[in-house]
Amino acid sequence: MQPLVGLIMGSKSDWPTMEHAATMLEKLGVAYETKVVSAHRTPDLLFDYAKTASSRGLKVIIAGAGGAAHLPGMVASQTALPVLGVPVQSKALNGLDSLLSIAQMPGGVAVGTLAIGKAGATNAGLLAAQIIGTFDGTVQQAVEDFRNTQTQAVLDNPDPRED
Ligand code: RP5
Repeated sequence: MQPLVGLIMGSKSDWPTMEHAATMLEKLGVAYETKVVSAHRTPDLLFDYAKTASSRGLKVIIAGAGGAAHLPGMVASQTALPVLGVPVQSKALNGLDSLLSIAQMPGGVAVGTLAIGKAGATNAGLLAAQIIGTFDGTVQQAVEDFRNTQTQAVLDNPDPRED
């Protein structure tokens, strides 16, 4: 299947966080590709990836990075595709550095910034599916089913003392 989402990250060490985006995309039936693209260690690859993403058929890019997290913003500077940034929880500053690096973009170049860590990666996958769902009815239905199941699970088990 033609990948519609590009799931990139600055390092293999980001995968334990970013795999939660992959899990959500798989759950919702969205085809994706994934690879390590580092803003600092492979800048030429970053530019090539971002510049060719749209012509290769991608519709959304999810970019995760930690620390001096320049990957999402630099990708966004080289493509008109929507870029979703996931701040990976860093060891030194618990991801606050990553969050601010990704969120504080100058006006005119947009990155949609998610929460730090697992929740952010999960929601990046969900939000990417919601974007794909605007033109793919099957994916939109999968998103609605997921949300309804989640709601029903809470309603069916409201006692906080029970698992
Ligand atoms: C960033 O530096 C990566 O996104 C990663 O979160 C962080 C540390 O990378 P490694 O030193 O673990 O490869 O570029």
